[in-house]
Amino acid sequence: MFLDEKFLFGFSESGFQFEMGLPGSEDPNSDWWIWVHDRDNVFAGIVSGDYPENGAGYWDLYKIDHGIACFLGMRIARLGIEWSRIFPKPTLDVKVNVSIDESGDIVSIDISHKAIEELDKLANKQAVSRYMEIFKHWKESCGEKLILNLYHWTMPTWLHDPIKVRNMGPEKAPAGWLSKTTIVEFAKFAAYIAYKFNEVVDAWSLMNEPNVVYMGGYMGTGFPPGIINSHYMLKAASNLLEACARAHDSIRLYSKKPIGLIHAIIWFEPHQVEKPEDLEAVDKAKTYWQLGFIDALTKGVSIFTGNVEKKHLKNKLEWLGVNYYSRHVVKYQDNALGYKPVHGYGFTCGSQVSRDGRPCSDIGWELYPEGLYYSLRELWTRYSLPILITENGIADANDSLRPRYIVSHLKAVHRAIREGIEVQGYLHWALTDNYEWSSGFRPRFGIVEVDYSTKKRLIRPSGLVFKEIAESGFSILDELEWGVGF
Ligand code: PGI
Repeated sequence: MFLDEKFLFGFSESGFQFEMGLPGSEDPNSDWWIWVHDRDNVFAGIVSGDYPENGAGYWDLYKIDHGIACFLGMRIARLGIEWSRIFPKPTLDVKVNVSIDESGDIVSIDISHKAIEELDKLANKQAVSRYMEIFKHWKESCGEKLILNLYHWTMPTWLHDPIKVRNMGPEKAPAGWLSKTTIVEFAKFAAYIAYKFNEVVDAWSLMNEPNVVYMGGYMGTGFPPGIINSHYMLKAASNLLEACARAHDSIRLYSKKPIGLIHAIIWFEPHQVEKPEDLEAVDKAKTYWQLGFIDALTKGVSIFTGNVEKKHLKNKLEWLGVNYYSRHVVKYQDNALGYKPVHGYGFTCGSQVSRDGRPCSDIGWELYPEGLYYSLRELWTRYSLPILITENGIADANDSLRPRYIVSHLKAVHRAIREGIEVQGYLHWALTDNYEWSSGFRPRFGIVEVDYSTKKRLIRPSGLVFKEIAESGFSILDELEWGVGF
C-alpha cells in the first residue's frame, strides 16, 4: 500500500488561500497577489475586490487549526509551500546545466550541490523556518502523514507579471508558464525544497491542478493572465509538463519519498447524443482537461506532446491526487476545443437545483457523487496508480448540504475500494473557510467556519459528521441514507 495500511482521513490546504490574515503574514510577491489587487480587474468584475490579507490567518494560527483537525479525526494533511515566500527575489543567477533536445524541450537539468548552497543563501530564512515549524507541529501533534505540494497556482512576480503580460504581451513581460525560464526555476525550487524538507514529508505533490492553470489562465478570464488563446494554452500545458518532469528529477536528488500529481478531475458526460461528434466532444473534454496531462507524465505521449512519445516525460508519477467536486455535461461545439458545457448541470448548474433535480451549492455546483466513483474507476483502469482523494467539498455557508455531500462522496469512495481500486485516503476541502481566488471570501468551503473579523473558528455540524465517520470507519455509512444509488 502507498503511505499506510489503513484508510486515512484528513484535509488539504494551499498557502495563498489560508496563510494571510494577521499583520505580518502578507506575501505581496506572487502573481496572484498582483492579480487580485489590480484595480482594472476589480472594476471589470474579473476579481471580487476581496483581499487575501484579510483571510483565515493560518500562518499564525496553525496550531489552533491543527488542534481542530485532530479533534475531527484527521490524520493526514496536504499542505502547500509558497514559492514567492521562499524566493521573493530572483534565483536566475544560480547556474545549472540545462540540456535541450532538437525540438527545444528541456530534457534534463543538472543541479549541483553548489547550486543548492547558493539557493540557500538567497532563500528567505524566516519563511523556511516558519514552514518547518508548521510541518513539524502537524506531525508532532497528531498528524501521522504530510503531503507537501510544491505549486498551487501562485508564483513569484519576477517570473510572472500577469498584468504586464495582458497589457504588453508575453514577449515583453515575465510570462510565467509561457516561458521556458519558469521550468528551470521551478526545478531549482523543487530541488531546494526537497533538500530542506525531506525529513518531514511523507509524499510529494509536484503541482495542484496544472490543468486549471492552463485551461483557466488561457481559455478564460478569471485566472491570471486571463488571455483567451488556445495556442498559449497548449504552450503553457507543455511547459507545465516539462516543469513536472524536471521537478520530479530534482526531488529525487534529495528524497526517496513517493512523488505524485494532484489534478482537477471532472466527470464528463454527453448530453443527448444526436450525432457522433457529441460523443467525441466527451473524449475531447476529457483529454484536454485531465487525461492528456496524466498520459504524458505516465506513458510519455498525449495531445500535449503532439502525439509523439517523449521519453523525458515518462514514468514521473507514483501516485495520483484526485480533486473531485462535480461533473460537466457536454455537447459538440465548433470551437478550438470541440466541446461546450451544457448549462443547468454540474459546474454550470447555475441555480439551486439542476436540470436533473439534484441540489447545487452556493456557487452553483451540482452534487454528483457518482461522478467520483466513475472517475476513480476510469483512472485506476487507465493508470493503476494508487489514488488519494486530495480535495472534495462544497461551498455551503449554512451547512445544509455538506453532511449529505460528505456521506454520498465517501460512499462512492467505499464502493471503489470494495471493487479493488486502491484509494488510500480522503482529504476534505476545506478544513476552514478560505480565500476562493477570484471569488474572494463569499464561497464557504470550510467544515469549520471562520469569522474573518475576529479570526475565530467554529466547527460546523458537518464537522461532527466527518468526525464520526473518520473515527468509526466506512461501516457507519451503511446506516446513512444519502448515497444516490450506492
Ligand atoms: O473551488 C474550491 C477549490 C479551490 O479552493 C482550490 O484551491 C482548488 O484546488 N477547488 C475546486 C477545484 N479546484 C480547487 C475543482 C476544479 C475547478 C477549478 C476551477 C473547477 C471549476 C473551476
